[in-house]
Amino acid sequence: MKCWSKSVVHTFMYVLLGVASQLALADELTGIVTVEISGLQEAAGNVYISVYDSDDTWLGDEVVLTKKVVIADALDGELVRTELQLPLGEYALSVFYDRDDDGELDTNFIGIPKEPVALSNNATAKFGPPSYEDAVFVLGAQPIIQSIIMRDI
Ligand SMILES: [Ca+2]
Repeated sequence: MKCWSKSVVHTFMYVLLGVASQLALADELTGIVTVEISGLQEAAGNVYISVYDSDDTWLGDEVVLTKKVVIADALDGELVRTELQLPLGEYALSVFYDRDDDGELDTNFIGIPKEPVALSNNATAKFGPPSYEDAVFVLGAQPIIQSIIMRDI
């Protein structure tokens, strides 16, 4: 039986190590999503952007991150604009306007939001809450923009 020479085995190992280090590098790459929110130019206070990365955690407490955005500081003309830097991947966002400034999305007794809420891709509710699938987007190395329309309720 023919055996691989030591040098072939070594070369193979170096190739594997090279691939592994490139994968590790890819893990650290981040992308930027600019979130542009319209419909808040008259508003005072804060919006909160929550980032989710799976259907299982969608709209739950387990977020990738939550960012508080002070509307007055982030106003750019008629838009509230902010940037999120995230590892490359798939995400969905929920945005709410904290009208009573208590840091939480107020809901009624059956869980329907009482403060304005919007989602990435401007996904809307059909039957029940909007699905992760409708709100998900891919963040690659190229910066992207999510334009989100807040409607008063
Ligand atoms: Ca609130």
